[in-house]
Amino acid sequence: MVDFAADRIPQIFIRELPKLSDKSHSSDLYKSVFLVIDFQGIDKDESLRCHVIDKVRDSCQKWGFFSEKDSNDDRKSELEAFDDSKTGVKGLVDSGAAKVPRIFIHEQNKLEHKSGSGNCQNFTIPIIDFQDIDRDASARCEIIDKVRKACEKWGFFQVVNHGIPLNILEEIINAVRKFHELDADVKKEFYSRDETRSMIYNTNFYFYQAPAANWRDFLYCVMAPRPPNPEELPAVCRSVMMDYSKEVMKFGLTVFELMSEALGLNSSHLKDLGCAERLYLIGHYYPACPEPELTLGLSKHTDSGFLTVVLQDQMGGLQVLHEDDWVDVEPVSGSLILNVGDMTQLISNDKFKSVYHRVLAKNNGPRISVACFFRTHLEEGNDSRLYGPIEQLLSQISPPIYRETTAKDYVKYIDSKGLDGTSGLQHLKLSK
Ligand SMILES: O=C(O)CCC(=O)C(=O)O
Repeated sequence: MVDFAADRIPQIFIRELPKLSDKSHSSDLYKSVFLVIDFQGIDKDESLRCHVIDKVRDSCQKWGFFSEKDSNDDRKSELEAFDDSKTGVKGLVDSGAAKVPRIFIHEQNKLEHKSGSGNCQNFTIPIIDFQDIDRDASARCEIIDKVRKACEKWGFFQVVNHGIPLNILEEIINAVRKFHELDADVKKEFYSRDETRSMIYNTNFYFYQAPAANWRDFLYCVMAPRPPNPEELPAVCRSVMMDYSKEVMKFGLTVFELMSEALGLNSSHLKDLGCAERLYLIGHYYPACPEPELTLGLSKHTDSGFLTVVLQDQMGGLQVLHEDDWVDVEPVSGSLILNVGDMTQLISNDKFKSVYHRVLAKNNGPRISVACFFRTHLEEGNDSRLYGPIEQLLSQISPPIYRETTAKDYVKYIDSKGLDGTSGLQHLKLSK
């Protein structure tokens, strides 16, 4: 009929319309029929819940339907408003926030233990003394043995007497603190989400994808293989960032040698695979939090690279998932925390473990930590080197568990997945 260009509605389609004089069908009332009910907060506020229940009852009795307000739009605008402020979590705290805004609330957090509650409370992650590493062959063998056990069982260990001067450790922690405590307008200059930049200040990676934001800010910088032009770095931390990274690169080579030997390989094996070539540094700042039980400093994740070296101050808060329980990584003055990354788990064919860890939010703070990642960066050129389980570690009883990948493809995959609490290695498993 339409194709025949009908210009009138035939009689058989005409329904008797309510008369305009009939008040109950006035256009105003039609608007109120489509009741939109906002469910936001019904789990938290009993009186709000009762109010919403009243509205649902009314709608069901009168109309038989209602629609729920889409809170995603609100969430998106809250994320944008926070991001646009460019002042991070510290900015919120400085403005006197007495409550954790909704975008930071980790629903899952309420269900999980905040600290080791079971058998693991008595555990501490291994502490290994590197003092005698060059003394003689037997002292070195002992250290290698401890490294092997720690990487197999924990994926984490702390090192004392690592050779990095203690004053540099103190200076880098202070420098990261100073940066985050700069005037907000000065810091804004560095605020960016463009991870191809060699240095950025921000608050959360995967900010718009993650189910909840983390209670921390960070300073991120690619330090190797191409160190930044010092002028690109904030003046308050410029020189010590360069010095500290050089020390960590040197220390990393030693650790990769020990790890190679711990796997029964030639000491230069991991270095020859390029594991020690690339480094980026993150200076974390975890401000004190008014409602720490509602959020996290950093959500549960594994690290995607080969190895991470973390320096923490004395506040504590880092936890490692061990035998299904969260174990605190107690601060040990002058020590460095090391953890195996996914790429090492992959090439070691699961001999070494990349384990979940997270950082709690705390009432007191700030907490400062500096994490150095031996990992490929997204912006780097085409390194087509493929990483798969190392041949010497394979046998009939230990067949390859993972398929090969380039380090860059793996990082890309992790970035597309975000910090969703799952390990990216699942994606590379040969039989899932
Ligand atoms: O702040 C910390 O102690 C740990 C940081 C961390 O896990 C990370 O940067 O991946």
